Amino acid sequence: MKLFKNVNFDKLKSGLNKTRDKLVNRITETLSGKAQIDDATLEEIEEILITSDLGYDTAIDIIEKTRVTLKSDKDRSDLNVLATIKKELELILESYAVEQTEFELVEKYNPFVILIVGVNGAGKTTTIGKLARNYKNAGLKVIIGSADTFRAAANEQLEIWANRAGVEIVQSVTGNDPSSVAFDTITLAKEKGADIVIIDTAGRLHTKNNLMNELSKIKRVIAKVVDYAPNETFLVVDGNTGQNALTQAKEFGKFTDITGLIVTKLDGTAKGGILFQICAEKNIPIRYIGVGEGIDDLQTFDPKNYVKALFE
Ligand SMILES: Nc1nc2c(ncn2[C@@H]2O[C@H](COP(=O)(O)OP(=O)(O)OP(=O)(O)O)[C@@H](O)[C@H]2O)c(=O)[nH]1
Ligand SMILES: [Mg+2]
Repeated sequence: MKLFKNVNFDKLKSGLNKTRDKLVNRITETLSGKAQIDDATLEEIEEILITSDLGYDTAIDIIEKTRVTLKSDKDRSDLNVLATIKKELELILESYAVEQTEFELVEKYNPFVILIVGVNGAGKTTTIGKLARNYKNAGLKVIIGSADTFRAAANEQLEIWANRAGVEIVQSVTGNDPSSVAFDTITLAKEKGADIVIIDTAGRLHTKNNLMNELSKIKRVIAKVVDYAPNETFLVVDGNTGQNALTQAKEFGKFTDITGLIVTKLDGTAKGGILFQICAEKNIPIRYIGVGEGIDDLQTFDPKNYVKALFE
């Protein structure tokens, strides 16, 4: 059973316009008007895949599998080639889709604790607002904590989101230790019998060791209130950064166990192909995707719908 499933296909489709242009429409153009799909055409498509952020290995793999499929298939029409590529893309995403087990976990752990981390401006605070809304709509009692004590406006920004989502917030004071806010938030959540705690953190560059160590400290302190926490540590990455999202995942992973990725701003980028590369690496599962700035613009990552939205 899933905790919440928010998939708005039309929104996803329009959000992926730029990626569709860059990835699928170029493939369609390459195929169209070709009486026979030969090796040269497949190489052109391979090039499109590589330059659409799917990564070299993934692109080669897809084309190789397409070639094999087409060999045993009499139908070498452009439509069949396109359908074959679509199927391969789907398989890549599905091969690493995780069963969402949050719901059972939320019943088991009180409170269920989610830590949100990422580089500056990735969309952490916005995503927390959206997550809070979804969890609240699922009937859960949510408390969010502002452990971004670095930026003066951070607290205010999270408060606005808390109000929009209709959930309680534990505020921070600029300059305070972020771990203490995290501590207070979970303590309050225990007292109030909240189901879910979401902790916001300051944006940090994975190259800055002191800031990365601060994350480890937040984790240690959280575990003092409830020893199993955090249940999830979501890394928020900006879809616009393409390849860099993978680097961030690797670097953050050195300091803290990342249990899931949230890829934001897919509505503003042509680099949505990066999701295929992320899934192909089978390193960290993508859990949610951001397709807009509104509170309802966080969607459950659904492989089939993602590919369908790209191809429609
Ligand atoms: N278009 C679009 N914009 C988004 C999305 N998610 C976040 N944003 C925008 O990205 C900008 C940065 O978002 P924040 O939530 O403040 O990012 P942050 O990671 O908390 O930033 P810091 O706390 O400064 O590190 C804001 O203008 C958001 O509206 C999305 O899915 N789509
Ligand atoms: Mg923030």
